[in-house]
Amino acid sequence: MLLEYSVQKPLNREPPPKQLIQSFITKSSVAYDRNHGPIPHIDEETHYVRIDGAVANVVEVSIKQLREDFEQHEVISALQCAGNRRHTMRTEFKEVNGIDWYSGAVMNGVWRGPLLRDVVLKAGISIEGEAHVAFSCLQTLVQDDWYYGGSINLARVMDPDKSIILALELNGKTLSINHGFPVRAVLPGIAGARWVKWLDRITIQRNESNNYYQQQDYKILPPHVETKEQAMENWHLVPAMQLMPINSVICTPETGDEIQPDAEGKVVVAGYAVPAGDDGPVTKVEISLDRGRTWEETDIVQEPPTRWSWALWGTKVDVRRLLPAEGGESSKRIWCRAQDKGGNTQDGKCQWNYRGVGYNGYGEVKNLTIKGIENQPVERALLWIFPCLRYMGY
Ligand SMILES: Nc1nc2c(c(=O)[nH]1)N[C@H]1C(S)=C(S)[C@@H](COP(=O)(O)O)O[C@H]1N2
Ligand SMILES: [Mo]
Repeated sequence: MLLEYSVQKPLNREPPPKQLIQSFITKSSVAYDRNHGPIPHIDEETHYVRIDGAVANVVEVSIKQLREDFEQHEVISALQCAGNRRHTMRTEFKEVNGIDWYSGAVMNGVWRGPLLRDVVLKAGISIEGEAHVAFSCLQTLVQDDWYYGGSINLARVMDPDKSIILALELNGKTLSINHGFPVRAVLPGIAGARWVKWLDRITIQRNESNNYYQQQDYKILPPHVETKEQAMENWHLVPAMQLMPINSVICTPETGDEIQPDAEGKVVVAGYAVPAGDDGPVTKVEISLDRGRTWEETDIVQEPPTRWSWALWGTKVDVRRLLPAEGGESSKRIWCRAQDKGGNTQDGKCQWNYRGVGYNGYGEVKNLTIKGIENQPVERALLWIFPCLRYMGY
């Protein structure tokens, strides 16, 4: 079998923020890639998924069967890495452990395939009480374990309203190799780490997945845990991350940008927002030009079609309001925050944690310079403003 990349150097990349928000549905080729090992090229003719563990009958289903023997469902859902925005946690607080993601480790896709519930029912459940569904990809070694795995509650899988599917398609096309061909778990509302790609095995079991990435990673350790040794003593005390928190970021302008105002002296401020877990859609995104003293509502570009979809938002801002009135740095920052249907708000109070996961402080861009105004004598700035005023009818 062909393997691309390696255990030592897996493919991890994110699109630039401005590109990310160019379309409501993220193209497969634009979507971020997150891997803990090589990318396997699988033959869909011979591939099958085994459903085992606490089941009445162990079943092995081929890709053809997944496509033809089960009703196909479609769900529009964001997929987000638990470490998205880690860079901001690192720079706002202190060093964290993990890939230095900016805000592009998220995408919004149309996922299609059978409901996992239907496939599990085919095997039959032979366990009562609390149980978990563990997903495994046994194709390759990964950085910290001999296979990649993760799990979620069985109750969630059995609830058809949670739209948990075994995806064969993304955005109307067969899944791409990078994103899990021929089949991956799609778990709306849940951290990307559990959306196992190149799925081989689904096990119904009493406990959570034993995999490293369920047990010793992707957990929000308390802030007093600062070293690897302390982490080792604390992993088992903290629950595995499941539902993602509410979040929003500004994708344009970007930190450090030199921005060009339009004829009215305005610039577009835009980004994405994701709801908390199942509590979507996002209902409101606000920005602040004065470090949180006042907030103003932006436009949500398109009503999110499901409670797990992201929202794209935008507004136009008069850049003169961003000029450093007293030469203060703070006036050249823009913040954003979101609210969802379930009433969750992005409160800007996110704490540091060892692995840098689940960061959802306010979205922020800073160090903005404005073309044609900044670093120029006041008179020249005024010269620039007068035509604008005339244009506006004064
Ligand atoms: N088999 C396998 N599945 C995996 C991973 C992996 O390394 N191997 N990474 C997980 C993580 S941490 C994330 S965030 C998502 C990333 O999915 P993507 O590469 O399609 O964007 O896949 C998840 N599923
Ligand atoms: Mo991830």
